[in-house]
Amino acid sequence: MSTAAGGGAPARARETGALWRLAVATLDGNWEHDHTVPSRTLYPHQWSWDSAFVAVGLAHVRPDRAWRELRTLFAAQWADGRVPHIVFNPALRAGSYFPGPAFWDSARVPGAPAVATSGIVQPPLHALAAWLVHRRAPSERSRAELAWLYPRLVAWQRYLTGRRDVGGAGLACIVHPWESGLDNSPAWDPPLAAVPADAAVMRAYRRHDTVHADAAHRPTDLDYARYVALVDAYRAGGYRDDGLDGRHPFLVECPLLNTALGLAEHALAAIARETGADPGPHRERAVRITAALVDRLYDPVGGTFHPRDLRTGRLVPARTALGLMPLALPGLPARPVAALLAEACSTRFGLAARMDRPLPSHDRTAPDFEPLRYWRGPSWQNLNWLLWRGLRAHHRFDLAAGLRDSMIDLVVTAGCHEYFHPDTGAGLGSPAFGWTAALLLDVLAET
Ligand code: 2M8
Repeated sequence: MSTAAGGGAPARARETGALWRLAVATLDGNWEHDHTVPSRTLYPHQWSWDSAFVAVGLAHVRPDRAWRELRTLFAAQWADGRVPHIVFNPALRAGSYFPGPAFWDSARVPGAPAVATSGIVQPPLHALAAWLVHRRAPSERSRAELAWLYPRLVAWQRYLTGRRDVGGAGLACIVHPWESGLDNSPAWDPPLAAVPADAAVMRAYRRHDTVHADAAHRPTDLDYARYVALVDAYRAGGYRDDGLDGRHPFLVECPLLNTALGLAEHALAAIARETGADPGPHRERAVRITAALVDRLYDPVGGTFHPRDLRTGRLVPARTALGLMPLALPGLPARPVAALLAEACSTRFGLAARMDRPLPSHDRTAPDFEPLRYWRGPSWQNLNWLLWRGLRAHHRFDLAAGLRDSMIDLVVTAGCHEYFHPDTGAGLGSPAFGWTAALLLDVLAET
């Protein structure tokens, strides 16, 4: 592992140049006429939060594509403001991904776009991405793109803070673990266990993920049966959100999705300023969302954030990397900031100015920590990146530098993999993965 090691400035510059080229080649290889696929094999369509991360990276090398990426996604926005978590590429054969367009059946829903999409969402990181793309490469074009996106981003926020505020306290809830982006996190085990399902249901379907990835690294068939049952339930109600409380079996307030919601209001304030709109209401909403997060999802005794299961009213006890994400909010009060820094630097996550192992996605000391199974232990660059930004926002440049070195080392060791072994740094999941490449560019560009 080399970035912190010797070799002098020329060796480091050579290494940085090679990494930069690898990341650009990965993004170029995953570019598909108007969007970037997360992976050519495992995820061959457009994913919502992947596109936000990818745009942040493209801003450094292909800003035109960054705007195209966001435009393509928002062209598939539903009339109610939701941005679907998958936009399907109609050119691909049926069966190239499960669950595909026929399963989601968006075409039958009033207000869905002409292109086939899923009916659920992912964390709203797009306003932040749009703002970062503009800041990196400001131009007449970027101002026009911000102006086009602004009302769409506002509608997206309104969807989440309106229809999805099932708990009534100013936070958005998720109706499926896939909406968190951390699909298989141990954080979802208790609420998911309450969803009635039978693994045998999966005999009727052909899973695509286990063809391209090791089944031992992926969710089990019982997990998938529950994922399918949740989509069945949501689709049966026409993907409507009214009355969810009484009828939907999975309703959880997620710390990461709501952190993204707050970050989006900060970014919208900046975009509003740039485009001649009023930033004030966005600033106020950012403050309100941050306060609601602390009020609803922070455990002052344990010193970290947890999802709240709206069906039981209780916080989910697992200490996962989700709990660290509110650090990304610049307005987080001093006590939770101090607690999250302690949590991140504890043996559970091992953050340090010089890290000996990458940041895991779940508490290393927990009995259900799994170093190989996705989102249950491995290290992910998008979580690292959000935490890296949070450390900088709270002036912990020493820790931010350590995390950045660790992010770079992962790619030096293993390439642009989807995720990484939390002890050895070995590459796991799909190779040539979009956001790994994109976020590498972003951290390489910042010193
Ligand atoms: C993974 O999720 C998809 C379902 O959306 C899957 O497992 O098939 C997650 O890692 C998610 O966060 C990510 O956006 C997606 C595409 O990279 O893959």
